[in-house]
Amino acid sequence: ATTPTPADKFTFGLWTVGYNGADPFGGPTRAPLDVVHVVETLTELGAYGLTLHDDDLFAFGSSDAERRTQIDRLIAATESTGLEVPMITTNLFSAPVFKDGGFTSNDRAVRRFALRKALRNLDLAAELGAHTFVMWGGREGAEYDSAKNVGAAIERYREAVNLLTQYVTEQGYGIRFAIEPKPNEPRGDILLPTLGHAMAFIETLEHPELVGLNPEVGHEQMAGLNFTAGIAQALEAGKLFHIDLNGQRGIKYDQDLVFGHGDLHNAFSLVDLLENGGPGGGSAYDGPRHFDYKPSRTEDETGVWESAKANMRTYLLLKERAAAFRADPEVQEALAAARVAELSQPTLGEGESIRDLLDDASAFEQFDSGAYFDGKGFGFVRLQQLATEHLMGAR
Ligand code: 3MF
Ligand code: MG
Ligand code: MG
Ligand code: MG
Repeated sequence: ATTPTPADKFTFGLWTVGYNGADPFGGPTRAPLDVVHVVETLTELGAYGLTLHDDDLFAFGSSDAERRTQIDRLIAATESTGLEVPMITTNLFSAPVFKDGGFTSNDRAVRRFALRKALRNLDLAAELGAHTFVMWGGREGAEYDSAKNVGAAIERYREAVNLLTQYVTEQGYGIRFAIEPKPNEPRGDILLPTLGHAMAFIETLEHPELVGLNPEVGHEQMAGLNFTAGIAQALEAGKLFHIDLNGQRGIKYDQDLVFGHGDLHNAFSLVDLLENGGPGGGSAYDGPRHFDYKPSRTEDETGVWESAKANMRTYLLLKERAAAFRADPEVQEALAAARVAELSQPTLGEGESIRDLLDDASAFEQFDSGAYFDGKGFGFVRLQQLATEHLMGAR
């Protein structure tokens, strides 16, 4: 069960395995990988799909003919292997023209160009059969408070997303949008920095039903947030349209490590949530398990594919561990003692009104809050230790 198959729905960005090792301090350490080779190798490894930015497939500024050649090569490779392209996204961050953003650049001509690039890429998404269109606003932000009217930037962001949802509706494309929050990097501060900011923004759109989230493990952790908890809220709101899995070690630059090579406890609870609905059961996620990681600069091509395999293997091992955790009678007992399921019970009884609650003396006047909790604990630590031991393979 730790050998990946397409049924596991593992997908990889072309820019992930294709990362050449360049960073702000040094150039590439690996040769570029051709898209056909990537499609074939991911298929051999048991992946379900490939995702991409427009510019991963054909360089920014390509002629129409060059662009078409690359698209046709990708389509031929996916047809012969059966690999899917379930998500695509637009690069509105690499080209110098986007240095102050795409949809929210202070320069209106840049914003119009960014919209055209995204609209053209929506046509490509439809052609490739992608159902999710991710929007990571990497350059939508600022370094200086004096230089950006954040309110106006949010209005322009809304204008752009409204226009894109209008376009897919008119065209009859079965495409939904997923906003990917990130607190900073490459901008000093990025708009919609966390999943919570993005969820509030989505509710102000013309078509909120067409827009959800693509949260990334490392991005929320860069803001010091608990990724699993954020994903649970996104799931509860019906907004988890896609997910970027990777690893991050604390509040620092975006590391994009292999999934599980950062906060392993949080990776365990995340897989338990995605696969089993977490501590309370409930809605599990059925979309792609998408890895957005970077094979380290130290690796050669063998290391690239080893790291791709490591993402999938870690996920499947955590899935096994989470199932064992749930099946353990001692865990069941600890969950019951911790009253985890009781939280799913509404606080007022069926048909009970505020008046009934006010009239219920046992809830307040006779409730001895001191004596009630005196000397009684919840046993959460014991439960977490059981989780830890399952995670370690000790049980
Ligand atoms: C950057 C990212 C991006 C997004 C991508 C959309 C280049 O930190 O995470 O990867 O994931 O643009 O999928
Ligand atoms: Mg990232
Ligand atoms: Mg990242
Ligand atoms: Mg990402």
